[in-house]
Amino acid sequence: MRISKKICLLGDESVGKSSISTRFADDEFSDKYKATIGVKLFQKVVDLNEKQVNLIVWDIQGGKELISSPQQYYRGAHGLIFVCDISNNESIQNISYYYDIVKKKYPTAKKILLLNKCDLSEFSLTAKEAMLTYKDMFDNIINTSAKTGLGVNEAFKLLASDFID
Ligand SMILES: Nc1nc2c(ncn2[C@@H]2O[C@H](COP(=O)(O)OP(=O)(O)OP(=O)(O)O)[C@@H](O)[C@H]2O)c(=O)[nH]1
Ligand SMILES: [Mg+2]
Repeated sequence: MRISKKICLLGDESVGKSSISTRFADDEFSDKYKATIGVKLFQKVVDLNEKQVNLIVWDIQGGKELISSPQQYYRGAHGLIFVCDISNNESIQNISYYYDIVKKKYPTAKKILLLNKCDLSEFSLTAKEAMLTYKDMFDNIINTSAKTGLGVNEAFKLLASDFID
């Protein structure tokens, strides 16, 4: 039997949400930046031993503006993937802003944090400090690079594995 789950991505603009979705669903990457307007849907079946989980990925436009009325996009989400860019301290600090908004509305959704663009830089002191704060808030924190593919499939697989017994 195959189950379907709704997964939403959130975080600042340009942190790599669309790139992660594209890497996961199509195994492709582009260096060009094209901001998402509204939402784009991706879909892929994850195989976990004998079980399959169909993930419907909602790649949602980044930034604080949209998240202020989250119901429109995030309603019914089973999993929330927070994304920041490790070369951009502000995007790391803003994770707590997004988290505070959605945690009350979606307390049962699985929440993971992706530290994206790991191919670009080392972890700054700000990044390391933030991680200590974030480690108790998320089910998993994973280093990713949409560019090289590092950690991307693993992240979705981990999330999917939470949906089966
Ligand atoms: N080096 C590197 N560049 C990345 C990575 N992920 C994304 N990028 C680049 O970062 C830019 C923004 O990526 P997007 O995936 O469009 O970012 P987004 O979070 O979807 O942005 P919005 O749609 O505006 O919210 C693009 O130029 C990508 O090529 C990564 O892991 N490594
Ligand atoms: Mg996008």
